[in-house]
Amino acid sequence: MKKEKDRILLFIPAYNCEKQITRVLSQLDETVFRYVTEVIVVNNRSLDDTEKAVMDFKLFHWSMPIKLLRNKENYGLGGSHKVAFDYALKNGFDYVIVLHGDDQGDIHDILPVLKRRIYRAYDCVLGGRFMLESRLEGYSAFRTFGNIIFNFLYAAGIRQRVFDLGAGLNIYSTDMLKDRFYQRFPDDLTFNCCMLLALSFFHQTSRYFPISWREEDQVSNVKMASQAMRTLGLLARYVDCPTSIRGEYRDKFIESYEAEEIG
Ligand SMILES: Nc1nc2c(ncn2[C@@H]2O[C@H](COP(=O)(O)OP(=O)(O)O)[C@@H](O)[C@H]2O)c(=O)[nH]1
Ligand SMILES: [Mg+2]
Repeated sequence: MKKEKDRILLFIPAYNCEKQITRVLSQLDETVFRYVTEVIVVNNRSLDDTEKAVMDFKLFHWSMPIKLLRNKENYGLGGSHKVAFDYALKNGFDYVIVLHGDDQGDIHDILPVLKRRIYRAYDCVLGGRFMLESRLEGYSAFRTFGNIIFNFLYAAGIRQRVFDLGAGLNIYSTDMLKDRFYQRFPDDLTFNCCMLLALSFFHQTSRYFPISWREEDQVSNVKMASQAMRTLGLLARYVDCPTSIRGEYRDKFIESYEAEEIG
């Protein structure tokens, strides 16, 4: 029997989102804290005032369990996941929720998953931007169409349904993460693609839930063409040789992903 209350960590990766991070933190209301035990904002060495925005928010909301971590180097989005997953494993959390710090998503979309404890039945439950019930704002038809094609290709490659190659709202069980199979995965934005391939290789269980996603004042750092090529390359490599998932995906070797606690 599982214990009644799960320890759930909310991980917010943040890079240059001084304008959005306060809005993201403002989403955290009493309902969210019914499920979330602690929040970590992992600042990936932003060049703007992201940290100050977080500290200011903390000052006015001192009773909220929010910690600010600063990566030792810029580790990318994938590397920031590694920092957060390690933190969750070291600190005895049962689950980690990922919510991007640039305010494109809404934490409330995951509440039904938490309320009905759907996450307990799977290794991970992933946000899908391209499901029937999903809501997209500020996405061109071209971009939506492109994503759907890529989802389809990945679905064929891993022989399961794919509704997103990596949205900014997901929940993972630390049980699945504990052997750190992801340690050599890419440190950039294609980290999530490898997580999908891993689902198939390691027989992890998953399901999708519909989310809303908006693009307003966010600056996407994704360079579409090169990202698309890399995404396809990862899939091709996996299909050609599935055991390559155990290999090295990074250009730059990093022994351990470290972050210091700022506040
Ligand atoms: N691009 C980028 N994003 C990072 C990095 N570290 C953390 N992030 C966060 O990762 C999330 C996704 O990045 P973003 O560029 O918005 O990608 P997109 O939303 O997929 O277009 C945002 O919340 C960023 O703040 C990094 O090194 N590069
Ligand atoms: Mg974004």
